[in-house]
Amino acid sequence: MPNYVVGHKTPDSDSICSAIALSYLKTTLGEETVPARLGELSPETLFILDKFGFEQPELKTSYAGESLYIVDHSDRVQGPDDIDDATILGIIDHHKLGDITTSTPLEIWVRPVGCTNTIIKMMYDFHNVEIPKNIAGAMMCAILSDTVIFKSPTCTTADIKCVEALAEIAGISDPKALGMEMFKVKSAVEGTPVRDLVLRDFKDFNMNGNLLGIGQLEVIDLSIFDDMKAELAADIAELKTEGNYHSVILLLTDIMKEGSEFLVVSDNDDLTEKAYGKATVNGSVWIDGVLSRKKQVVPQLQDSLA
Ligand SMILES: [Mn+2]
Repeated sequence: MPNYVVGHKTPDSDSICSAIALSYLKTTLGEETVPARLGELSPETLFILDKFGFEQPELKTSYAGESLYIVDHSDRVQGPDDIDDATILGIIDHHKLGDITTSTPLEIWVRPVGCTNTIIKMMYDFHNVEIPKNIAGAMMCAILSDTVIFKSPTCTTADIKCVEALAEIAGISDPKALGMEMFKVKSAVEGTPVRDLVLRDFKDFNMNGNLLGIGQLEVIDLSIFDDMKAELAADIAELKTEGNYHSVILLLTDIMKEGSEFLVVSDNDDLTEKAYGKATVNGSVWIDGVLSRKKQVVPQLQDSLA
């Protein structure tokens, strides 16, 4: 029985590419390991897989009795539902430390860098394993995605150096141009059902006993949402009721203007006022400079709900 590597629910490019990259490393080290995913892939991730010739990892949501590595998260609500019945071999992540615990010893690589793939590159270097060209390309794209082409405050020197090294292996002369191409794919939202957009990059958080759902859409130009905003707002209100959330937030992030419009439905009318000193007007507020959910949204909300 092989081991698995799986990222978080509603997988993003980092979760998928790190599952692929870590599986190859572990298998090369003599431990048969296969990548898996907990949900459908976004157009951006499909673009990366297609570009570098990968199949989608196996869709697998149940892990009872299996052994697995967890990548790109360590929060129970974001992982497989039956994680308690699985053996966790390791956690590789760059988020806040979550609430996953284990009953057996495990390997942990957690670093405050911009992307899980940056940590996996460190693991390849540690084990002195050569990264295949196509895996290097996928890892590089994941880092460009997670760091918003180095603009995110989560981006570190390690991420930038890692992209340079991976670009060289993959034979890509202009990584930033490829990054922009990727964000153009990500920005194509027209014709997509509203609920699919809301859930495209959506994560649950348990903050002091309150369930919050926070989605994010990163685009090159926010004006593409002009005709859609009312529908998006109505949909997160429905989702709040359906999922019994304390709050649902959708971040519409403009990667060129470098800020986010928050669409908010919450039991607390003063949620953003408390967290940012800026109140919502008709359920929406623009906050300059906010690009990163993990660094500029989750901690602020968590503190304000303490
Ligand atoms: Mn990530």
